[in-house]
Amino acid sequence: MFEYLDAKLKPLEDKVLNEERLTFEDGVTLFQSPDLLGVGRLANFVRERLNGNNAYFIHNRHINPTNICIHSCQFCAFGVKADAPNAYEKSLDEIFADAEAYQGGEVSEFHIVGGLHPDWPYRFYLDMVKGLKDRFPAVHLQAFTAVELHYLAQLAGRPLRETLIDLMDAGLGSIPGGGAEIFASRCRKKICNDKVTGEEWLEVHEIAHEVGLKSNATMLYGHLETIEERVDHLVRLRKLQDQTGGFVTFIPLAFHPENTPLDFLPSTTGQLDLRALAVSRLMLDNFPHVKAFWIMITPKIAQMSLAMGTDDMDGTVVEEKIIHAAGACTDQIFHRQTIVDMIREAGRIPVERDTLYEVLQPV
Ligand code: V47
Repeated sequence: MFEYLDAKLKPLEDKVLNEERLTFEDGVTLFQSPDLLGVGRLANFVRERLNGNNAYFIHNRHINPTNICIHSCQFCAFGVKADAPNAYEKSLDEIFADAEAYQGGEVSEFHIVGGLHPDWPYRFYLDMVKGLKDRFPAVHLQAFTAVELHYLAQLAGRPLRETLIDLMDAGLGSIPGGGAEIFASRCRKKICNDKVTGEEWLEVHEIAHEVGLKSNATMLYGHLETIEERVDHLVRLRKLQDQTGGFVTFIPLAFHPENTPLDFLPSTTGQLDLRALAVSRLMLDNFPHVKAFWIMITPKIAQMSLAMGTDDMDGTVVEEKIIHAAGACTDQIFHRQTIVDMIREAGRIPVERDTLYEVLQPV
């Protein structure tokens, strides 16, 4: 029989095995428990119940059209003002050329997020999506965080619902999970005071789900948030998912302090990274997938997390700017075979998927 080092975990095991929902207080217990392996074991029950032995990955490419941003989030080292020496803005032709440069690798997804550019008109975004879809009809476009979409609706001068439908008509396939940070207003005011509120982020995803778009969700942890605020974030996502069922994957994002106004904070530890993934898996019982974004937490931690709740290693990525601006020292490209080997070594079955988890070619 398995002995938990922390006696508080045994009642949670009973709940997990009976598929009973964990409470807010349970979430706090999981974050506070000294028994990381025990927490990971519980998360593994849920992971295997939902996804068996599969570990998914995708052949994708990130495209960040501009780093110029009207906001000044305290956790961000990527966004700059237009007069910064490292400011960049790609023309549509440059964006298409970037996409073209990698299409030889048969990517199935372009993941497109960027700053909120003060001058680009709404038309530019529509032309970007349409131009990419015309050129790469088989590639899924996962583009624009809820923060960007909220801004695009303002630029368009139209309700969000109509803006989303426009973008879908142009070729938008789904929405990435960025911009969620931490919903609780106490913390959000400290780290990103001038951007959409937690409630607004959730509303964008709710409307997106209503018009038929699937989306991801994230949580930025390891900065000024409390354990209670992390759990509150997870519970709010779980509630919306009960209502809409539109979320596909959850991705906890480890805060990288370098080059940000919060650079006095330490980086997250492997302990916290594994725990955030495991607790997310346990609390978000209605999310089909939990992703270990290797860029953030290193391939080594991502691989270990396959035994503690996660079922997805994200993808090949190719070029990542947001976390590398904040000091990530991981590579920017992960070759398909490396991901496959790491998954196999972890005792899981590698499965190449598309954005919405349709299985692509067998590995
Ligand atoms: O919203 C910004 C985060 C996000 C830092 O949906 C930082 O599949 C850590 O959301 N340290 C954008 N994180 C990236 C993102 C994402 C990434 C991979 C997959 C998916 C998906 C979504 O990056 C931002 C913010 O939360 N971020 N700066 C930083 N210094």
